[in-house]
Amino acid sequence: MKNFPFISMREWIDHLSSVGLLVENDQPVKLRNDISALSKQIADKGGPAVLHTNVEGHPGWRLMHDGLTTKHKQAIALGIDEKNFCRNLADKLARGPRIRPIEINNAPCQEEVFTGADIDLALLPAPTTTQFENPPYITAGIQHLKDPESEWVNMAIRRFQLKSSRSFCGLFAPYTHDGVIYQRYIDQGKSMPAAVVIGADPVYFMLSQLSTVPGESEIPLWGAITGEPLQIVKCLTNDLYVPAHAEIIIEGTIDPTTRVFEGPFSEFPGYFSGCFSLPLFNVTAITMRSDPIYYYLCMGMEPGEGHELHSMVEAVTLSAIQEIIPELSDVSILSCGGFTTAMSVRKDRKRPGLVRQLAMAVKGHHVGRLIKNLFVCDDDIDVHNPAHVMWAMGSRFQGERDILVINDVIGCVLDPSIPSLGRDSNLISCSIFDCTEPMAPYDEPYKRGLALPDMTASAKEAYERILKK
Ligand SMILES: Cc1cc2nc3c(=O)[nH]c(=O)nc-3n(C[C@H](O)[C@H](O)[C@H](O)COP(=O)(O)O)c2cc1C
Ligand SMILES: [Mn+2]
Repeated sequence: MKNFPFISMREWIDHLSSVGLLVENDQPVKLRNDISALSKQIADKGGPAVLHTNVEGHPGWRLMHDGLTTKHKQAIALGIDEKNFCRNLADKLARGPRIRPIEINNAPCQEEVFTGADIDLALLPAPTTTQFENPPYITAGIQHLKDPESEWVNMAIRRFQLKSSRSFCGLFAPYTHDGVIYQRYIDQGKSMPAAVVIGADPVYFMLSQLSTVPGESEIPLWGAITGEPLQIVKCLTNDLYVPAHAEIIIEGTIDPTTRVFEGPFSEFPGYFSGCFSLPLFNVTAITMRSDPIYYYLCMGMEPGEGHELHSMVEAVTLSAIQEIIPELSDVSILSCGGFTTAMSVRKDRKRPGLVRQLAMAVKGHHVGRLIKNLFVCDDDIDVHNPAHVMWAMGSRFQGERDILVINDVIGCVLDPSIPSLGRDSNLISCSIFDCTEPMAPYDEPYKRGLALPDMTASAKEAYERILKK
């Protein structure tokens, strides 16, 4: 059986099943409550991927979730070593070959075609996440848009609330790439072609969380990670291209002026949003496999699968900021999709002013926009381990000396700690906690170094014998 890359979700499912990381559930499940509650428990406990084969009201459908909830499962999906995950992924993204996708005929994602009066979004088994969600959302739909002025194609997951049998609405704020592209169609007074992909292969899924620079498409990075060209196919009712081996494609147009009310959604900071007024997606075709598998992603209060996908953001932040601050060693999102983030810098390259320079580089770059609380540690700290970060704060940090606050920087409209309307909406203060050791000449205790037992050869042998059993 194939280990990597998986060109489709079903190839990936077969692999997960063969290594004991996927559980098939043939007992009935309801779309309202059952699936989200189960997914939340799986994220809390680091459990397996689940494939439901008996979804209420949707005979013949299968529904998958939690394929990417742990670092272990992501390492399998991306074909990278789990140790130093962030650095390995950053390295692949920065140095892997950019390979152009190839177009194929008879794409599996177009085995079934629904157009005109046959379009009915109710055929999709879209679970609700919370009790207030009505109608439900598509949470794992990857939107594709093309810039009207260049070859730039952006793709990213947006949540979509179903509005009718042939329409839904999506949130893409002006600072997102989809927002930038949509504004160009608004300026030209033109309707925007769009496509939403559900159930892609796992590398494609993860790429949907990558924030490249505006103008750079995410899709060629599929090749950087897999070493192979992605197979694509043209949509039937517009000129967008989608992954040929995906499960479901929704094609449509978004007109420049129509807005509809949306909400409340269980947002990534763990609170409900209020109500947004959002562009409407009018469906022109649904294409799918003849035996499609739907994918559901759980958002809301962390942990959840949607949050775990942020390891892509960690990697892209590491490579982008390293170009400005080469001493940056690692990046870890600790909570709220990046609101609280920890970074480490190379202890052997410490220089005066480094932490402040890093903080300003992070907040000056688009990849650092969401960061509100930044913990900076030395690289003897594993920033992916919150206990280590807290230890660095406890042992190396002095509030008077080590807090830097940058006021009135752009934040996120979904941050529940700032007003969402009126003056100061969307503005945050960013706090930087310098948890690095002071530089020499330093106080006496630091000279003795860390109080750690020595892992001698015989100690290692005892450890292997006693604890690794
Ligand atoms: C489950 C889930 C739902 C998401 N929903 C939205 C959304 O509704 N709007 C949005 O702007 N970003 C959403 N995101 C985050 C974007 O997919 C992510 O920030 C992406 O990298 C943005 O791409 P861009 O830089 O090309 O704009 C969601 C992410 C996940 C995992
Ligand atoms: Mn983008």
